[in-house]
Amino acid sequence: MKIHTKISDTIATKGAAYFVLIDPDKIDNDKFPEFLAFCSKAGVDAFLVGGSLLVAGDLEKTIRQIKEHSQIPVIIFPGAVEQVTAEADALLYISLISGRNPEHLFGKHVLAAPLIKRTGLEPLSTGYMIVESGRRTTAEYMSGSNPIPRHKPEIAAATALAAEYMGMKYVYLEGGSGADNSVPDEMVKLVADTCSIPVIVGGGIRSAHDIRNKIKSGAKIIVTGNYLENPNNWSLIQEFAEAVHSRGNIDL
Ligand code: 1GP
Repeated sequence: MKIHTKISDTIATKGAAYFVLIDPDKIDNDKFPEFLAFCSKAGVDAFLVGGSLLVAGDLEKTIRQIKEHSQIPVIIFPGAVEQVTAEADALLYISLISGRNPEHLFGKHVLAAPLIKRTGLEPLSTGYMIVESGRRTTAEYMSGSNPIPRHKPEIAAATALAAEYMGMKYVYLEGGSGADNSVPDEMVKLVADTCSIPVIVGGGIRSAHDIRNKIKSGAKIIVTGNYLENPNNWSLIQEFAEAVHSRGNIDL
């Protein structure tokens, strides 16, 4: 089954989907299988693998390890054209629509398109918006773009609607990995109320409470990464997954 169909089915049956971001640079090889076991048991719906700045990590090796130890689909979250590999199931084909840098809006996509076709990866076209979250994030710096101001949800909503009208399948509200503050709930709500494509929310999410608020605001996919790099937090994966799949119901 196509990954887009799988995600749509998950949203239809569980209310929302939970993605865990894995940065190949941050993996402890000895403990990785244990981490994957926590994710499988919790019902994580997909892994995002990649990063804005891959220094030493081996993307292909990481995906092979995931495939060896779990059945969870793997979606590349590319920080560069080099991060296109047939080992994965799909790829977030992200256009940085909050910025005006032509390379990140369309340029890299032209370079990547023939590679994606050759690998047979399923491209998931995604309008990617970086949202101001406190300190400057790697995503902001690496893309050389200004984030959408936190107190301007109407800019995010208009941008998301434009992405939908352009035919994109998802919009991603990104606070940046390890952000001080996650994307404001008011912004998630206005974007979700304005457009009809699924809203992905990630960056700086560290609690089930925050996840429930995002789900209640209309988020359809939640991404957490940084917080789960510490093994002490792995026991929370289950709680996070339940919060994503709770349909915002605090009693669940
Ligand atoms: C970053 O949205 C993802 O691209 C996840 O962010 O690492 O802060 O959870 P965190």
